[in-house]
Amino acid sequence: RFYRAESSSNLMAYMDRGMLAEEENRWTFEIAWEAANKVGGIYTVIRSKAYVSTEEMGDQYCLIGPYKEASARTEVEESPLGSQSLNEAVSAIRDKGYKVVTGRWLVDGNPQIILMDVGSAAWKLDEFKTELWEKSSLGVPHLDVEANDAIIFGNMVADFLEEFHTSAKLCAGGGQPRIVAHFHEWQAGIGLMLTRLRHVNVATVFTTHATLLGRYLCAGNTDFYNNLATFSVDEEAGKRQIYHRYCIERAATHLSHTFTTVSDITGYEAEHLLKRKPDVITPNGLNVKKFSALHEFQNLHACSKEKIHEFVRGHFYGHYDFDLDKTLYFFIAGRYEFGNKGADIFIEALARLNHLLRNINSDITVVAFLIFPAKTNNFNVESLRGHAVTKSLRETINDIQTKIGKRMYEICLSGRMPDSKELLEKEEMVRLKRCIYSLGRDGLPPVTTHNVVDDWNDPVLCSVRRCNLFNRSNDRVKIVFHPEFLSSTNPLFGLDYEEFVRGCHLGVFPSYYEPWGYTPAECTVMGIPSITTNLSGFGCFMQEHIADPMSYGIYIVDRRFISLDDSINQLAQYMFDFARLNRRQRIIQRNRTERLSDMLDWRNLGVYYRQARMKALHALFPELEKEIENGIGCSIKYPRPISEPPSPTSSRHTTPATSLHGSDDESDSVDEEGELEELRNQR
Ligand code: G6P
Ligand code: 1S3
Repeated sequence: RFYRAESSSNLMAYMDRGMLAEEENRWTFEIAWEAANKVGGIYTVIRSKAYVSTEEMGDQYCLIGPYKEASARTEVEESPLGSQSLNEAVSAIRDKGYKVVTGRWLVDGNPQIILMDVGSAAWKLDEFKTELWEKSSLGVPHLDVEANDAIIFGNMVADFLEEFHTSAKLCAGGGQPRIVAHFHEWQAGIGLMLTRLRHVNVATVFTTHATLLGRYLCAGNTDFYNNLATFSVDEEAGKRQIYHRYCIERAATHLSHTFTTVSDITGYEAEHLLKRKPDVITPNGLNVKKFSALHEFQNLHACSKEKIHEFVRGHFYGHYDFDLDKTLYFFIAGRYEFGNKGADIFIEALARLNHLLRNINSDITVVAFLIFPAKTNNFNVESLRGHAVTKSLRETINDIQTKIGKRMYEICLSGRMPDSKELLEKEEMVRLKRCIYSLGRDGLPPVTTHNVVDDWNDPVLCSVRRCNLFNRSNDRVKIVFHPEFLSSTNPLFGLDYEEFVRGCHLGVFPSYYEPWGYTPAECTVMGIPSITTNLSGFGCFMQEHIADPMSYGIYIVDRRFISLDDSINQLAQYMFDFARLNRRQRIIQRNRTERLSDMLDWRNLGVYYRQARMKALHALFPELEKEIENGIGCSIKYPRPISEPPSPTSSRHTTPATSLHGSDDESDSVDEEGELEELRNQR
């Protein structure tokens, strides 16, 4: 269950406990391959959670990750650690010949971090493998570099924890330190296994963010969720040559004192594929930053949208026959796992949306962006040309505008009204005409911004071709495939990912395999509505805690209990409903979406990590009271918004209110009273 920690008087008690960590000799280590090393979603978990972890534990909290020179140089400030016992343990493993870098990670919370240089202990790989084999009969093939690294990293971590346990005990005058080591994913699993196999008195937690086998099975053409109970796991892992990795993951799962997954759906998967039910579900949060002005996020939406407009003007030059004021921006983004991330059904549903909009002669245009990193040979000429010609037109007009201004000034100073003919000179007309001619183009606006390597087999492009979405004039849905992540130095957009999301209207993430799914969560905290599924951890979490997710701008596609075709229709219908909201309704919906951000804040969700740690400590120290297990705070559920409209433009009951005074105009001035009333009721 989700607990709103601030609403509980117990919060202060937690903070006090945090301060007591030092007196109680209580320590938490969090070990992950992605600590200060960006690979994927786990980096976001560790990084965004750092501020609550340090708030709770101070310098009794420390991260452990691999030393990667490039990221360490930019993300970590080197320094000794904040306590004698930590520094002693680091020196002890340095004496073994390991290179270990310590310092503080330069992120919110500024946590202590220990980085293990795997290369410095590579010479001991054979020795490590022998111990692993003798203690657990687990063998790792020579050629699997990632698994070899995991073995070295795991040994360095286990050695450190062993040393730390001794020094923390000595520093406490012989009393048992209460140490929790929280390991993430199979890459950190060896450290957990060795800590347990060597009988070090450290409580262990293991979190899996996605199971190895689940990811592989879903990427194939498997009816995953209907067959979960029947997979022959060893055989499936063997067929995919990941048996040894799977064994590490499964061993860590079973040896941990507390096992957690990031969502119920992954818990269900783990129960069948790893053969252990999670003890605690640890949903992922975000570091939510509130603006002092309540509506600042709305202003940011308008500013960022203007930048996307600029891109669209350039990209669609020569076919710019739609009204940007009636254009909606939808997007999907993530790791390029075409089926797992639901890009397949997104494109199919866009084709159906195109058909639905054309059928009603809608004047709305939807531009759908697909942002997945694929192999490319840079931007294509057509995209660059589009931006060059619009830039040249803008500069020409600016220049002429200045000249006209000067002329007008002179004429007015002489005491007469300017005649329109004398304002624009012939030579300027010619310049303008030249610009307009260069805006002509033979072909259609391109579907992709880059030269995609193996264009003919690229899954997005194949699907777009099959669905006939070629950016024709009469298409109400246009496609832009940007096969590279966004950054502010991008010559086409000049926007980083966050700004881009803010400028869009709807994030569409119809994933099939998504243990959690940060993309829709990030949209939510920025007040941007999104579509998710009941196969994603985030979607299920929202479904559980919000009475009517749709009215808060969280659309959940059923990908579990209905056929594929019905899921696509449902997705197309959600997008169609969204496209029929007017501006006023969209603004209200964004306000509601943003209101959910508290729920995703680590200040609330961090409680599950504490619960997992307490459970693990309790296994080692049964005398500890089961405080967190007994529950804290009060379970909350977001109710249906009260200003539910009787009948908005769209017939669906969950769309936000049109004017409470009956008008349905496009004005921006939202009925604040209705909204405020809703807010008062919810708080
Ligand atoms: C924000 C701004 C408004 C703007 C609106 C556009 O709410 O504060 O000034 O009109 O965004 O919304 P739209 O959904 O049409 O992009
Ligand atoms: C995994 O990363 P992914 O995108 O490969 O871990 C993330 C953090 O827990 C999670 O949000 C995501 O669903 C998983 O798939």
